[in-house]
Amino acid sequence: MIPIHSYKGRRVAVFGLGRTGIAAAKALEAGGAEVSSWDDSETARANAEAAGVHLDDLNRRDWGDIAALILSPGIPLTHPKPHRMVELAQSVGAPVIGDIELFARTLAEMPEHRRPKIIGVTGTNGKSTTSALIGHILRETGRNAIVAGNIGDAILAQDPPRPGSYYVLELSSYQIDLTQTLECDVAVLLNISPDHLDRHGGFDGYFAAKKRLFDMQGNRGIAIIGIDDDETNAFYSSLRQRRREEQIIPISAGRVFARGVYALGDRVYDALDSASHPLVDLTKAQALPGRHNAQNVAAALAAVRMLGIGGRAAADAIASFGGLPHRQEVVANEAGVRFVNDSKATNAEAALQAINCYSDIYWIAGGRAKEDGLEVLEPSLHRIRKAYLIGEAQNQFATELDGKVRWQKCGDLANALAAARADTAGSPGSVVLLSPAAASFDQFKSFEERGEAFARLVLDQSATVVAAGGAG
Ligand code: UMA
Repeated sequence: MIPIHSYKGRRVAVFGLGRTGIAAAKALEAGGAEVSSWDDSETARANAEAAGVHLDDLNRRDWGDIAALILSPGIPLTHPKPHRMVELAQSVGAPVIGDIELFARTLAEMPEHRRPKIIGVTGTNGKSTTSALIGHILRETGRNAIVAGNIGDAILAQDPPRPGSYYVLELSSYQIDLTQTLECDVAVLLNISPDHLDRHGGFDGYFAAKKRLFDMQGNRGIAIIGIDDDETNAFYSSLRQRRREEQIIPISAGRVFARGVYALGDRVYDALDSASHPLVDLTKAQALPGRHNAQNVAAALAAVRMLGIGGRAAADAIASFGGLPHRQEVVANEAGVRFVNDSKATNAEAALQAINCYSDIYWIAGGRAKEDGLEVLEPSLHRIRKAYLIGEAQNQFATELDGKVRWQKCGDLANALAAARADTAGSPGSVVLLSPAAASFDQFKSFEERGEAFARLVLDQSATVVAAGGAG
């Protein structure tokens, strides 16, 4: 845990008692603050209490002595409308901040030579893979690296900063919205496409949150910008007008430039010094298939090179990266039919990246639909033999796919998998792909729970099939 001393002797409200809130309440208490914690959900409150958090109903108490509200990222700050707690905090002039901001203030209080290096990674897709890959390269080359933020456990649940250590923070737009003073040594923007629009009042609000990661750097630190989207490319140009040339590194999967890191074919080229040379052979990085991963590799390589790691050592570490659970994770291979868990694909853009890696796809999709729908998938729908639709989105997805791809409404994951399994039996080379293009919250607690359910069902049903085969 990272104790937070900045509110010592003062009272702080913590609202939202999931991973973020529980860690924040404990870290503040360890640093000497009086902490009042609450959550709308009774179950969450009970879990938090069992974890040692002191509850205090923030709906009923007087807010006069509250110095700040620590809000969890999943709770609306501005859109669709501010949560009641945000309004209560604002009514007494208490700042509303997140756990990353508490961490940033702790860093600012440290003498400069003891401060760890901070790498912040944002973008719409690929953040988790890129963050984990940077962490992996740092560790493989002998450094102490912690990967946290939107990936895994909350930042304040991690080990306290040590001199010489590295924190790789995957940052969602929600988390950046609640952060004001994080100065990243290296900040990465991978890409942008519409996501979470309801929470940001539209695309501009969403992109503005991402850009703030770079504003917070002031004119220090390195900015690594993926320039494969028009919007991020325009942002790159605008940064070049404000910052020194050597502080801004472009990365791309497909475009070549004189200075930066880019992927072309199966190779990733390091053009950070005077000459450009191929450094990473992507065919050796088996856990990183597809063009989107080429972009992630380019970003990770640029980040670690700017932290002083040699190109060869970085390339070796990339080849040994094992990948992340729930991202194109092959759960089983039954007589040549692969079952792939890509539950992390909570929007169409993310699902597209997985779909582009295979042909003969039996696609399980649906859940709670995002605003942008399935339009971006159109050029790749020919790869899909049939879609098995689940959750709240099944009617909407069926309407969108109608006449383009065969579809079947299955209701839930178990039915979808059973139907896909029946259709792929005896068709080696086909892929049953869970890549939902929708959030999980209608039927699961999280994308992780959805992915685990898929993996369990695949293995259970495969045991049933084998047993039935044995009996007959
Ligand atoms: N809650 C209320 N009232 C509300 C809404 C929520 O009381 O109106 C309570 C819920 O009852 C729950 C708590 O708030 O107890 C949940 O807070 P949260 O949604 O912020 O979840 P955490 O468990 O704190 O997880 C968050 C991130 N979740 C979100 O941003 C939605 C996790 O990212 C992150 O790993 C974790 O902090 C640790 O830093 C997950 C995620 O889905 C992976 N992120 C989104 C994404 O990647 O698309 C942004």
